[in-house]
Amino acid sequence: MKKVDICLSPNLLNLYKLEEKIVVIVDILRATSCMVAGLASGVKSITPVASLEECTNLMEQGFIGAGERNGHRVEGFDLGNSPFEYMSEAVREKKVAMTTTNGTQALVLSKGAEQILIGAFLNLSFLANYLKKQNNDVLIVCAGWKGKFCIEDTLFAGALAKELENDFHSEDDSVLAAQTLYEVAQNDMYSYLLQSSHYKRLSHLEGGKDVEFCIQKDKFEVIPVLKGQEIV
Ligand code: 3SL
Repeated sequence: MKKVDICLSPNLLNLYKLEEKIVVIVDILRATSCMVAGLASGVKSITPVASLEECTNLMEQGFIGAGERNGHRVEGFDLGNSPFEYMSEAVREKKVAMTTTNGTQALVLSKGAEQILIGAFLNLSFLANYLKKQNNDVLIVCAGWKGKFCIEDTLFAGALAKELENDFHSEDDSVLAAQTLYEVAQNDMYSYLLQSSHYKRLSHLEGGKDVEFCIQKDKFEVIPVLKGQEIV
């Protein structure tokens, strides 16, 4: 039987083998939610890079530049990290270069996997159905916050592991822990997240609009995938 594991922080990635695995990158607030929303809404491609400098270089080649650090848009970049920016007419059919505090870092660190997919609550069921049909083991990589554990990414990892439980086995306690956390929070994730460190960090965003958006399930039927340097 296929196996599903959850890596609770990119700092733990050295404990897992990437070869032959399908890796699902998760940064619910907000990088992977932006990627799913953007590609579902007509963005042509998203090139994830680790540094602001790499992103600026791509902007000089004509890319739209998205630069986020510590929850804020970096001065000089076209976009920050709100899913609503990624759904605007201004980015339709455009190539975006993106760097964020955690999400794009986790993605860059996961290169070496058989396939890298982008997960969010926004594409949860569609992604789960795809994974069930593949022959590979799955590693869900939570982007976390600067190497630390994050509730929202773990909730998603638990939700996805739950969807996969009839087709995959797991050995890691991280899977059991994430599933248990999701069971506790699933009926009112918004209230649960009010206590989380990242919700507080994002409190400059009016009314939790981005957070409410990012925890909607199954809004889009897309599975962004890394092809070469681009997510399409
Ligand atoms: O770290 C990231 O990748 C971001 O998603 C963080 S934030 O939601 O923009 O604060």
